[in-house]
Amino acid sequence: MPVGYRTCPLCEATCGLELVLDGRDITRVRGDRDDVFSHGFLCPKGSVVGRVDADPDRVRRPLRRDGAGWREVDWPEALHAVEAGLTPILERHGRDAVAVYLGNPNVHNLAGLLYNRALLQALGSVNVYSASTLDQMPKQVAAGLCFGTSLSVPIPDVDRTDHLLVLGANPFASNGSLLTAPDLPGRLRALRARGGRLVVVDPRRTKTAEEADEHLFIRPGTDALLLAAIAHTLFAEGLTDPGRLRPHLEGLDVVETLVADFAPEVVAERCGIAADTIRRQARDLAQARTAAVYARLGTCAQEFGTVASWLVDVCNVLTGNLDRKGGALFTRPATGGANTVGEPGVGRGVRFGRRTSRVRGLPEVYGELPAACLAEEIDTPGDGQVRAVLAIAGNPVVSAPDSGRLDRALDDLEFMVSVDVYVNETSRHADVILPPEPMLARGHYDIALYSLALRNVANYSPPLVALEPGERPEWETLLSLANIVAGAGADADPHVLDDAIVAGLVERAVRRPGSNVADRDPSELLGELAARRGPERLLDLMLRTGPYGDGFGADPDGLTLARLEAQPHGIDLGPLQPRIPEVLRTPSGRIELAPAPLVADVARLRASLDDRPDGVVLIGRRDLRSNNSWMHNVEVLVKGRDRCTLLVHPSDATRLGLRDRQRAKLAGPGGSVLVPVEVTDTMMPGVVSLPHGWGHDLDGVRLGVAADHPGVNSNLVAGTDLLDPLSGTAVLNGIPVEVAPA
Ligand SMILES: Nc1nc2c(c(=O)[nH]1)N[C@H]1C(S)=C(S)[C@@H](COP(=O)(O)OP(=O)(O)OC[C@H]3O[C@@H](n4cnc5c(=O)[nH]c(N)nc54)[C@H](O)[C@@H]3O)O[C@H]1N2
Ligand SMILES: Nc1nc2c(c(=O)[nH]1)N[C@H]1C(S)=C(S)[C@@H](COP(=O)(O)OP(=O)(O)OC[C@H]3O[C@@H](n4cnc5c(=O)[nH]c(N)nc54)[C@H](O)[C@@H]3O)O[C@H]1N2
Ligand code: SF4
Ligand SMILES: [Mo]
Repeated sequence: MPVGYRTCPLCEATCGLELVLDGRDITRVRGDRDDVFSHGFLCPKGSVVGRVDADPDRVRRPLRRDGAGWREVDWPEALHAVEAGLTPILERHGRDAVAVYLGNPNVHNLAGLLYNRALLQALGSVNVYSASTLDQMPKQVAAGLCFGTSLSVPIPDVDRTDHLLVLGANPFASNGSLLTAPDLPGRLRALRARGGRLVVVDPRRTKTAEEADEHLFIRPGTDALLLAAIAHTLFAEGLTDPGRLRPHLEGLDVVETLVADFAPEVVAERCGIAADTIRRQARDLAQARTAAVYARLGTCAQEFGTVASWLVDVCNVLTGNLDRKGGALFTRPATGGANTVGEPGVGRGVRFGRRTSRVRGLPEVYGELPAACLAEEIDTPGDGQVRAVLAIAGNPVVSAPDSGRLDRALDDLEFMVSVDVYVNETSRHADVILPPEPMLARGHYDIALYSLALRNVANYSPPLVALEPGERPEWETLLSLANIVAGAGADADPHVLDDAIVAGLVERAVRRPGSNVADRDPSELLGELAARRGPERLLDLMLRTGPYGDGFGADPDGLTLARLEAQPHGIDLGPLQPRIPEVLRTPSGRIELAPAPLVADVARLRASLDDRPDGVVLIGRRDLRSNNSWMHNVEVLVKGRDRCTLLVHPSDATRLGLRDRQRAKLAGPGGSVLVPVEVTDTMMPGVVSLPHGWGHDLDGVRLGVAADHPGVNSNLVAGTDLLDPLSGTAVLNGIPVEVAPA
C-alpha cells in the first residue's frame, strides 16, 4: 500500500508523519524517522490525524440553513446564497457592517496563510478579529516595538542552552508554542541530561514543572513584576552584560530607571515568590554560560501580557543572551518575512491605533481589533454596527471570553458564514457553512511556524489524495468570498483573482531593492511559475525569492518548491544564527529597549503593586490529547475520565467546602458554570484551573462523540472588560472568580 509523508498540521510542533494509505483511509501512522526536524517523534494526536477527515460528522458539502435544519447544496448555490446575504448588508450599511473572525487553524494551513489577506483587503472592514488577541498578540507587539516587525520573536535555543527559565508554558502538554520544536519535551530532558538547568514558573505544578530542576508557584498575572525584579537585581548587583549587543541598544538607561522601583522585596508578596528566590533566579541567569528566558500563553493572555513579553526580551538582552548561540535567537525562514526583505538593519517599525473599535474605542493592533470586542460590536445598535460575520476556521463561541454574550449576539446577526469542518458551537449560527477539502487532499507548508522554529527548516507536503466531486479547495473558497465582497459576484473565477495576486507579488519582488530578482522581467518569472496554481504557486515564489531561494536561476543551488518536493523528509537549513543588527527593522536601527508605549504601561504595573487581591483566581490549562475546541469528536482523544474538571488546592477546598469529584458553581465576570472539582496539591492555593475548549452540549451542535463528553465552556465565566491594553489581548488567566459547592 502506498506510503506518504506529511507534516502534522495539528499543533505548532510540525512533526513529520509517515502514513500508509488505502485509498483515502489511513491504515497506519508512524512518526517519520527520516524527518529532518522531528526524527520520528509523534504525539497521541498525530497518530489519529486522519480521524477528522474520516469523521462522519465532518461537513463534506456546503450546508445552507433551511428552517431549523440544514440542507446540503452544491457550491454555486452556496456561494450565491452568500452573495445574496452579504451584498445588501454591504450596500446598506457599508464595509464595517461585515466582521471577519479568523481562528487558529488558519496559521496551520496554506489557504488561510496565503489568501485571507486578499479577503480582508477586498472587504475593507475595520471589524477584523482573530484568535491572536486570545493568545500571542502581546509577544508580537513587544517584538514589533523592540525589533521592528511582528514576527521578530526571539526563539530560545533549547538544544544548546545551559539554563532555561520557562514562564507560563506547559510544553509537555502543548508541545510548544512560538517555539516550534518537535519533541520539545525530549529536548528539555536532553537539556537537563547534558547538565543544563530548567526552571518553571507556573501557578500549577504541571508535567513540565515536575520535569524541571526547580518549580516556582506564581500568583497569576504577576510575571511582569517577577521579571522586572529579576532585571532590577541584574542592575543592582552589577550582573548586566549585554556584550556585543551594547552598540545596538537604545534605552538601556531608561530600563534601569524603570525597574528601579521593582526590588525583589517589593514584588515578592504579590508574586508569591520569596525575594531571595527571585535574586537567585537573576544570578543563575547571569552566571550560566548561556541562558534563555521563554514565556508563553500564561504570560500573554493575562493583564500585563505585553509588559511581561517585553521584559522577557529585556532579561535576555541584559544577560547578553539575546541573539547568541544558547540564548534566544531570530529565525531566518525559507519563505522570508518582514525582517528578511528591504534594507537590512533599519525600517519603519510598527504603529498601532490607526483605527479604534466603535463601542469601546479600543485601538487596532496589526490591523485587528480585540476579539473581546466582537460581541459588543454586534449587539450594540448604532451606526457601524456589525450585522454579518465571516468566521473562518474559528470557534469563538468557545474560545472568546463572555462566550454566552457572543453566542446570543451571533444569533441576532442578519447573516453569517462559517468556513469550517464542523457544525459546532459557532458555525451552528451560520446561514451557510462552507467546508474545506479534506486535510489529506491539500498541500502543506508551515510558513508561520517555521518563522518561529528552533531550527531553520523547510518541508513541503504534497496532497496525498485527489479531490472528489463536490470537494473544493479552501483557498478557492476564500477567493470566492473575496470576489463576493468585492462586488465581482459568486460566479467570478477565483483563479483570475489568484493570477492577479501572484502577478502583484512578482511585481513587488522585482521592484524591491536588494531582492534576488531585482529588476528582472516579471513575465519571465510568471512564466517559470506557470505550471502551478493556488498556494503552491505563491509558495514557490516565496521560496525562490526568499533568503535561500534560487532567485529564478540567480543561484542554481538555491531553494525552489521543486527541490522540496524531491525531499519528502524536509531540508534542514541549520540551527539559528546571530542576526543582529541586520534583522532589525526599527526606525533607529537599534534594539529599542524602552519603547514609549511600554514605558507608559510600566506605570500601570507599578500601580498594581498596591493591589491586595485576596480572592480566588481562575487560570486555564491544556491536555496532551486536546486541540483547543475541535478535536473532541475523536473518540480515542476523549475517552476515559473527565478532563474538564476544576482543579482546586486542598486548603481552598476545605475553606470553600468543596469535595473531590463533586460539583461546584464557578462564577466570574461573564457568568457561571457547574463543574466537577478535582482536589489536588498541584495547584497554588488561591488559584483554580479549568481547561478551555469544552461545552459541546449546545442545541444544534453536530458532534456525536463530543456530545457524550461535553464538559463546560470555561469562557462563559471569563469577562470581556479585562484586557492587556497594549495588545488588546483578553485576560484568560487570573480571572477573579467565586467558587462554591453546587
Ligand atoms: N479560557 C481560555 N480561552 C482560550 C485559550 C485559553 O488558554 N483559555 N486559548 C486561546 C488560544 S491560544 C487560541 S489559539 C484560541 C483558539 O480559538 P479558535 O481558533 O476560535 O478556536 P479553535 O477551537 O481552534 O477552532 C478552530 C475551528 O477551526 C475549524 N477547523 C479546523 N481545521 C480547519 C481547516 O483546515 N479549515 C477550516 N476552515 N476550519 C478548520 C474547527 O472545526 C474549529 O471550528 O482559543 C483561545 N481561548
Ligand atoms: N495538546 C494541546 N496542545 C496545544 C493546544 C491544545 O489545545 N492542546 N493548543 C495550541 C495553542 S493554540 C497554543 S497557543 C499553545 C499554547 O502552549 P502553552 O503556552 O504551552 O500553553 P498551556 O499548555 O496552556 O500552558 C500555559 C501555562 O501557563 C500557566 N499559567 C496560567 N496563568 C499564568 C500566569 O499568570 N503566569 C504564569 N507564569 N503561568 C500561568 C498555566 O498553568 C499553564 O501551565 O498550545 C498549542 N498546543
Ligand atoms: S506534537 Fe503536534 S505536530 Fe507533533 S504529532 Fe502531536 S499534534 Fe502533531
Ligand atoms: Mo493558541
